[in-house]
Amino acid sequence: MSFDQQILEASKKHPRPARIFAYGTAGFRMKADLLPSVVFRVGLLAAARSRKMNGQSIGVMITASHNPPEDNGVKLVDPYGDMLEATWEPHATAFANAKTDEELVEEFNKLHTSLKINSSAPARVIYARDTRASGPTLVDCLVDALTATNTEYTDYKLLTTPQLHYLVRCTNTKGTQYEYGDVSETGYYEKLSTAFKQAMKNAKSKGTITVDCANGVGGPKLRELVKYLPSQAEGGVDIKVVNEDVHKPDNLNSQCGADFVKTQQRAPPSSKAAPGDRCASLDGDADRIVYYFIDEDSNFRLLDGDRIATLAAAFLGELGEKSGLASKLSIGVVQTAYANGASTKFITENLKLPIQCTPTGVKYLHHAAQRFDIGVYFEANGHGTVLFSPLALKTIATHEPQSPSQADALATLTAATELINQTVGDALSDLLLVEVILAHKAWDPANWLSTYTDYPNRLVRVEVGNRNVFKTEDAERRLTEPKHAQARIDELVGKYTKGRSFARASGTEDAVRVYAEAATRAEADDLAQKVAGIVK
Ligand code: 16G
Ligand code: ZN
Repeated sequence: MSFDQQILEASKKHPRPARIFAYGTAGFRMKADLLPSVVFRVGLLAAARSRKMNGQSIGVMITASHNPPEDNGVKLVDPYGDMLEATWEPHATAFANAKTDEELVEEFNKLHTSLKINSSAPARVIYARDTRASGPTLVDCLVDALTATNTEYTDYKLLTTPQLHYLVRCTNTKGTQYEYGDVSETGYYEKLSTAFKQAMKNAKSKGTITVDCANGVGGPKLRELVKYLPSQAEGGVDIKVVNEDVHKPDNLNSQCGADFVKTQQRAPPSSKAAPGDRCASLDGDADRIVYYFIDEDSNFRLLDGDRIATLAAAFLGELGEKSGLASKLSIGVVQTAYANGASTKFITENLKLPIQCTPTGVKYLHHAAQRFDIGVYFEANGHGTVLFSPLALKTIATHEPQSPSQADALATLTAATELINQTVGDALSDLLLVEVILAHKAWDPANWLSTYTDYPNRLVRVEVGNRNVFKTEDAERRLTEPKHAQARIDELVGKYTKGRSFARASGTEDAVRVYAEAATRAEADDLAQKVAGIVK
């Protein structure tokens, strides 16, 4: 069957702006007015991908995460709820860059021929969007592509990115032995709340957690989730939702949210938190979370993705021991070069767990985490989750506890496997996980922070003529090009106590990022500036 005519007609409605597009670490992301043709073409690719995958549903998420309100973006979700397989990214780029409607049809057909895709096979897509004003228009572009390719589709309207990932996995595993949950937004809340209640059985939460939702889709979704959760008095947790105004689009990610807190190293100016109050911030599509509090000396103290990783790895390790499973389950942690050296040292020396370092970008961390029985991965910016291998799940499910305390630990571990989103980093799921762990340990955020002391560090953004000349190796920790740059960085780093520094081209902005650590704040700043001088 040929869709040539239908695609040609529909494509005419979505002319391509003169610009080069690239499917990057977070799909396509840019000013929303440049996106109609891109979203239309991504819709064509989603249809092809679904046909290639025997009619399994592919997810399309329209969001620009922590970017400003005028931006938007689009990314694809593969049948099992993970990100689009990397070998398909160039196809997305090729579709987006086809110069004319005719060329686009040609690309579409070329892909079907080269990958032997049967265009008469069924195609299914499910999609959702965040709260941006441009969302509905972009959804129309997507629907035009799905209609032109005779694709069945379901519109889930407003969702967090991880909720869509959840739904993709549920849709495609329904009725199989790998069933993941009920195929509905309610099913998501029910799955999380049931697991949360189970995980809280032997623990007691203290105080209130205040959650800044970046004025994004996380706000209404967290409010909904809270309806399913017991309060602290009922054995659950008290959650206070702030920055949840999704009606004034300009407020999105403005002076609040996980990215603001992490990059500015301060609480949102609107925060009314008193010293010691437990706070968290989500990003605009609720796939990142960071914690923080103000200490007794009024200093802002951040508990970022590295801290969540160490907390989760330590807790799961303890549960493994207490339930008698330690020898049967290997736990590993996956980080990027941005992870603070003190967290790496703590994981290796105190937790005695293996670490793998990967390049920046969720897809790399996710794949690396799949190699462990229990793989904990978090980027310092707060995106992450814990993956349990099929074997780990089976081992946990079939384990016979030898004592009541083993049984308790096993029940909590089992609940954790249900509570943690297995498809992608999920701020709502991670929030509940951290709350469960803090409750079990009877810790406040200061106790959590005291497990180790971060090395002073500094991140700088360097504007360069052409960032594409920067090539790296060793999980982005070393530059191979430009020539001699790494040797100069090494020489500099050697002059600082506990010095560490690397430079890499950003995947999302036209710039190079330089990260530096050293024994003191002043030395870290100095080292970062000097390395920036080398790459400039
Ligand atoms: C993207 C990545 C994020 C990464 C960031 C780095 C995904 C879904 N998102 O947002 O993981 O931390 O890029 O940005 O992979 P940079 O390349 O500009 O430093
Ligand atoms: Zn995000």
